[in-house]
Amino acid sequence: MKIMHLADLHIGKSVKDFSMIEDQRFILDWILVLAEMEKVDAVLIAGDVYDRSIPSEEAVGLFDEFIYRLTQIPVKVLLISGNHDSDERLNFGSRLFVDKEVYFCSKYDGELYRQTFEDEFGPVNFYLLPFVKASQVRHFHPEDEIENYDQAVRVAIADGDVNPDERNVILAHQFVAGRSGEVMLGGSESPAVANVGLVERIGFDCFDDFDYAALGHIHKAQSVGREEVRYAGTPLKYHADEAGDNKSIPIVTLGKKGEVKIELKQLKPRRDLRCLKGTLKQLLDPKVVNGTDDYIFVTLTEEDIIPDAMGIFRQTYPNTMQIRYENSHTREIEAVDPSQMAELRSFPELMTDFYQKMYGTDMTEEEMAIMNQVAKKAGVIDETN
Ligand SMILES: [Mn+2]
Repeated sequence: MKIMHLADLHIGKSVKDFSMIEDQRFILDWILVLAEMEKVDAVLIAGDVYDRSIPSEEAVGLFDEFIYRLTQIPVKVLLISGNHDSDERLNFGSRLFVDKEVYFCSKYDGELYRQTFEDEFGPVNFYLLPFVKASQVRHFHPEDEIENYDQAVRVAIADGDVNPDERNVILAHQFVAGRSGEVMLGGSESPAVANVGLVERIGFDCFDDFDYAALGHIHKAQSVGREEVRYAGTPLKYHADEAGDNKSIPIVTLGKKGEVKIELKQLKPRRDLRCLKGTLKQLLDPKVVNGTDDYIFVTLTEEDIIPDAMGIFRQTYPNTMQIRYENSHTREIEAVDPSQMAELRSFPELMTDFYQKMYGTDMTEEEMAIMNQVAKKAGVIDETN
């Protein structure tokens, strides 16, 4: 059985105010061609279908078209929700889709969703575990000790009675840590992912009973712990830090039990995303200008701000996304000791900033009151404050 592993499509995403929808349409077309050429039996989508829980009309339209065309090839589709998706909205119509061999599991209901297909070597069990928080699993399994995500995922999997003698594949959308404990982030994950705490990390050995674990959540393609526990990564570069990445799609062939072959198919985007660094004159020298349609992040090394540098750049590179400077002034700012900056600011100011950075919204008064209480107890701020 041959399967294609996709994840973190983030349909409807914008990068620096540039809508990615046409780039996404292009890459999904490419993926459809690849699925047909490779004669895959199933396409797995490991969460973060959409970029937000209420996706735009054009995002929903594009995904609807993609799923429809997959069924026309025809291939089976298996899908879970990610942390960016609304589990309830993504669940719409899922029971009806089963007739077309489209299997959505976007809501964890206390049981591990399983769908079994047969090939010449026997059954292949696909387990679909949507993005879950520890509290969600605890809700359905109050008898088990669940204090972190690792325990939650282990309980959810144990509940599925996975037969290790058969061939098993799981789709999951979690922060999975490898042997050394670290995975490499792409850059376009939300800041909350970049700062994920120990509570949210799960060990790759959670997936020991699976011949392949199709993961979503981390945007840089990589295996974790072993070859067959793998993040597909985003199909497109969504961040300047991903400029050097090679975006690819794993095509996994399951032979008889124990035989797993993984091939990475490189993706070619409609427009590349690149970083340029140098002076305006160097970067816009006709001898070096190329790929003018690409998305460009510019770092200028001039000492002085150039008026309307964006306008100048966009005459050559119309899709310039950002211009920043790196010179003696910026280095001076970087040299400032952040601990000194913190000393000049009050605890509520620091907390408000931190919260805004992590979650993109303001703290409520209630949350602030809790933080104040905790900080007082911890002796970070004065009892009399
Ligand atoms: Mn994602």
